[in-house]
Amino acid sequence: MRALRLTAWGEAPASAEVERPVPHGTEVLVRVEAAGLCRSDLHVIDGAPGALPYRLPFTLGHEVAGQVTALGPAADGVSAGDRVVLYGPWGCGSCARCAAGADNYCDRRNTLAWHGAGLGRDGGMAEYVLVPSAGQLVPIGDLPADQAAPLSDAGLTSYHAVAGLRHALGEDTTAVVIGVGGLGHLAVQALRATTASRVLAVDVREDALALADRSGADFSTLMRPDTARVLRARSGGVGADAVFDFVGAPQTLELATGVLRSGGELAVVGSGGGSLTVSKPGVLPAGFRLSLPFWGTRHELAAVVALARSGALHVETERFPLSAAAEAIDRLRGGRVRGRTVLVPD
Ligand code: FEH
Ligand code: ZN
Ligand code: ZN
Repeated sequence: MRALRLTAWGEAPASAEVERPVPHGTEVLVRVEAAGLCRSDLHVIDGAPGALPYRLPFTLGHEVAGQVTALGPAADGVSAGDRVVLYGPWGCGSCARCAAGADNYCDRRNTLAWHGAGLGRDGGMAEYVLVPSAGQLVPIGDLPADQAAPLSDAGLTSYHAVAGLRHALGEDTTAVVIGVGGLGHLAVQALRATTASRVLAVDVREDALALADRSGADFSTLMRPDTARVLRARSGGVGADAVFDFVGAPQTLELATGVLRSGGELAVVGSGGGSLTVSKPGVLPAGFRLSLPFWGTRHELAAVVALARSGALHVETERFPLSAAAEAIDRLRGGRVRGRTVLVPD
């Protein structure tokens, strides 16, 4: 089968012909219908030798949807023909967090040579992908694959970030979303679907603001020197109860802390190289709380799929054939994609 393989650190992945896996024990084989491309894939591809614990070579692709085609003799919970999305974080499988379906916060995460499918283990930028058990699969019914695949990372990561701050987002509150790309536009939708807050969106590109508006933002604006003032005015003058920074750059962290209400909460999701100095006395608002949410839980993925199937979540995607992965990677690297990039085996 064709697969996009990472074979050397710092070198571009290449398409290769590899054996189609055969499921054993509890394993399940999925025929891939779509695989999302994520900024984390760029971090993996660009990783210096030794920077990541992964053993080469492996197939990329940690945002995958498809159809069950074969099961190991001890596999249960799914049947051949079921359409599914992969729960991407694969932990140790035996700690308290993994047992609770929170592999994203596996207690042994720092001892593993992988983080999941396409992250040290063979992933779904291929014709088929093998998962350890049916526990890593969530049914998607008739949801189109290019809608379902991005839910497993962009959708789940955004939903998990919102879920962590939902307690602060009741009536007459304000949520600010910084960065309206593959994750940010789904965060806007998750906020509209699961909280009572007004949603304000910020980006540096006009087309991203249009995406924010289509996703249900109450207000969207380009990032400018006075954006904190503009957003505070839109929050009734008190500032944002919650800010979601999907960029995580120095400039966006500065905006985030400048727009936060006293007692406000900041979730930093993007890995844009920014940092915060937390000190007392200091410039951060009183009662400031910070979280660094990572991916999400298996149960949250089922909730995200249910929201998508209800019509509350719609992923804006740009599709590429798997054979054009290099072009898709180049477009993502250059910020020339709208919404989420999805590769489809051809
Ligand atoms: C996955 C593995 C490591 C770092 C970041 C990620 C994210 O793409 C998961 O949402
Ligand atoms: Zn990712
Ligand atoms: Zn674990």
